[in-house]
Amino acid sequence: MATPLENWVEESARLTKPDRIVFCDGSEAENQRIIAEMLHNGDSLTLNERTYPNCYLHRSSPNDVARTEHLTFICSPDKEDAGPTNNWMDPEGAKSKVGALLDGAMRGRTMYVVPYIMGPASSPISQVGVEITDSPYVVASMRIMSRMGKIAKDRLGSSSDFVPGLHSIGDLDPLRRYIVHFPQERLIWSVGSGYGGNALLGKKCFALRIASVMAREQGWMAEHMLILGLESPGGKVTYMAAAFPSSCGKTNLAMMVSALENLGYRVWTVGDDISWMKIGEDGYLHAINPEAGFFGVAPGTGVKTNPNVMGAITRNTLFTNVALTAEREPWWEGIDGAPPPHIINWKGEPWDSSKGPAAHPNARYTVPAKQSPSISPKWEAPEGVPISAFIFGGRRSRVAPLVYESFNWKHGVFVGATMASETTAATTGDVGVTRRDPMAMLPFCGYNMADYFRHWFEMGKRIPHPPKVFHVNWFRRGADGKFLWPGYGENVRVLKWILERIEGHGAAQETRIGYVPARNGLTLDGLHISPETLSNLLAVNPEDWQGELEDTKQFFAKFGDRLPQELLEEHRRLAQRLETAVSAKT
Ligand code: OXD
Ligand code: MN
Repeated sequence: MATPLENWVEESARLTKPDRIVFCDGSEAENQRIIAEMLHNGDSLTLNERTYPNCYLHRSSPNDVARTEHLTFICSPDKEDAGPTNNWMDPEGAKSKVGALLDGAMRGRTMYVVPYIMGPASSPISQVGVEITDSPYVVASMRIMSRMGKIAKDRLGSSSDFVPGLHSIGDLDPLRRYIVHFPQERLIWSVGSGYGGNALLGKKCFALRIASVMAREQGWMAEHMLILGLESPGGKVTYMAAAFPSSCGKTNLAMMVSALENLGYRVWTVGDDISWMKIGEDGYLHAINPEAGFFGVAPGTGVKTNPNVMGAITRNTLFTNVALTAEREPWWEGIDGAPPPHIINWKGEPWDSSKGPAAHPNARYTVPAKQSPSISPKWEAPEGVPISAFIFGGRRSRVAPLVYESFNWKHGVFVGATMASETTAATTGDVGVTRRDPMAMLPFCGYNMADYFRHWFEMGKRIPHPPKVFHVNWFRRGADGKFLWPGYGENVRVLKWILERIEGHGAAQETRIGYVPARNGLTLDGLHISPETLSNLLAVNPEDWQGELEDTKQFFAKFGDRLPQELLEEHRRLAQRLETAVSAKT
């Protein structure tokens, strides 16, 4: 009898009508054939074999360079279950509309069947997915980003317990581009885009949108969070998970070279983007990184900002939409040193700096996680790592202090639910506009976010040792428009304070919004930062927060009666605290 996987492959082949079908085993020999196919297609080329062995540059279609949230849909039977922050299509309508685009889409092409595991192969928290795609670039990327091929096929056996994802690049016309999710069936369809977040279906589509639905049903958490371990003197490692919106420095924080290494503080990387967490027998939330690679933003990455990744990406790495030097090496804005002569831009043309950047602002590297010198010895632990802190954060030029700690879990959920950030090039649309992005999940929650907030409150009741909740902002600017905080490796100073708060001895000062470090709470030795800058970094300005209150009220109103009362209570509490602050001043 045919297995559920074979049935689905046959059904997909009947729809998309490929010339041939290849079942991927993940072997090196197969990878070489896939790379040869990519090179043959003309959109990829080999980089300098001496300095970048086994590295390739892929150029996407210029209209297909970022996630397209306006073309991404949650297709739950009831529109209310998708909620006000998701685009919705009814499942039948989506099947017929997107089905028409998939009909015959693989004619003349090869259909690759890619079984993969999200998470370490032996972890009970991991899950199997299968992606069908007509893009060799997607196959090569999935091989880096997941445990792909035979290992996944073996874990699946003849079971129906996998998330199917059907992907075709179609004709790459944005007018015929859709990324649709059927949470009830746990099914993903994506057509018309070859870009990572739209096309590597294990990542955002499965590990966040579909997994968030599964997690709520089954009592666990699927979050847009990096996972890091902070080693303190004596060798103890404390794990933290942090949610920042796309392109706000998750990868850099997770892979940081600590500025306090001489004091014995070191950062270990478990994951840079996604965290799946279940309550462990010890009563802590245990996290695994479902991914096997990093799909990071290249521009702005250099030896100063992320030396670990710069060491990792010199081999076995796929670059997308970066520029190319005459030496056939990858190049982008923010890589160290002045631009060498004769750069070819991301579109494959000689670069004219007066006509825009050489690399696309959302250019990426795709690199095996194990290549990072900072990779944690526990990164593939089947039981995951115990999480002691959640850190929310975003890009805020004003308002949010460098760091603050919430009063308790409920307040922490409010802090996450009211998160906001200035938008970046990781998604199509305006850049630099402040938008509410609760828990950095706005584009990734597969169901109504009001129910998602409720799930957080419910989890808080069930976790015997819940993580403490913090908020950070590396991006606050002074009156002169300059960043107040140096960021990158210096951020370990903030992690150290967070660790001390977890351990119960960090010096803190209570403010209206939570606890900030006391005057001498942060270890600032060796950093030239004036007392005035420090107080600007930590300032809680009641007038600014009044604006936040108004804005969050409007955001919450979108959810109507479905919004958990707890959030409205927290909102009222903050309003009262600010009220006393403002009247105390007048
Ligand atoms: C990503 C994103 O690629 O969040 O991780 O856009
Ligand atoms: Mn992300």
